[in-house]
Amino acid sequence: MRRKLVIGNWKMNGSLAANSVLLRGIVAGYAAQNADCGVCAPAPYLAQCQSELTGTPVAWGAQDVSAYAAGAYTGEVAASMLQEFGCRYVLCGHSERRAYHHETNEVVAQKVLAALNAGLTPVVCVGETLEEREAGRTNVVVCAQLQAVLDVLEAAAVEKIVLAYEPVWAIGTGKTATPALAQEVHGMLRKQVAERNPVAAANMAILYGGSMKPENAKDLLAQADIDGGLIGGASLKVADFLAIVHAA
Ligand code: 3PY
Repeated sequence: MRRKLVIGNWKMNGSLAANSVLLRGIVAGYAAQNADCGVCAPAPYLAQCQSELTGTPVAWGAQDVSAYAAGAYTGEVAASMLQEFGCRYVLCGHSERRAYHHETNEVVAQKVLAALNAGLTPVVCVGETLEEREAGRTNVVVCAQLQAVLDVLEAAAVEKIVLAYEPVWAIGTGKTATPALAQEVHGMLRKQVAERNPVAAANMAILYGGSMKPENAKDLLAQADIDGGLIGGASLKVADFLAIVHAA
């Protein structure tokens, strides 16, 4: 039985004061038996996460990483730097990075490699736009996004990644994929991973993201191939985030 995992993606939100209330609230209220949890904070707040969360059951991570190890890449943050701040996770290829920062499947794959080289767990995000779904291209799009990552990894390294299926049309829109629809894509992704490494596929956490909230978390998390959530807006409120973690 795979253990559930719920990760908050704060996006570009927060302040030292607000984060402190949020992190302390999560730590104080976390009582999950079946789920691990973590938060992915903006880079400047990783030191705060490290100081508030070290020694607690709540992990932390970043929302992006450079594909490069070091050098003249102004504004970029290297995986080794995230590792120094105690990060366990790093999101790779979130749809907002793909859309607004033009990250291609190949760039995302290089970021995944950089994360793994620094001992981080990449949370590889895939998902289709509304246009792609309506054109019947969901499977082609998400499989290509995943395949680009599988192609650069040794088979054994596939065991070290987490996947997140986030339909772009469900992000920040309040629309959520139905549990059946999400399950269909999750099942397909797991089969694709199994073709490369069956053990990795059986053990891999595949998270659902896209307007997951307390009201819909239980039904989504009850699906056979949905192993947790990548939570946007609801991760900024202690009660909502914990309700999702505890529904897992
Ligand atoms: C959302 O649910 O809005 C997300 O993008 C989570 O990453």
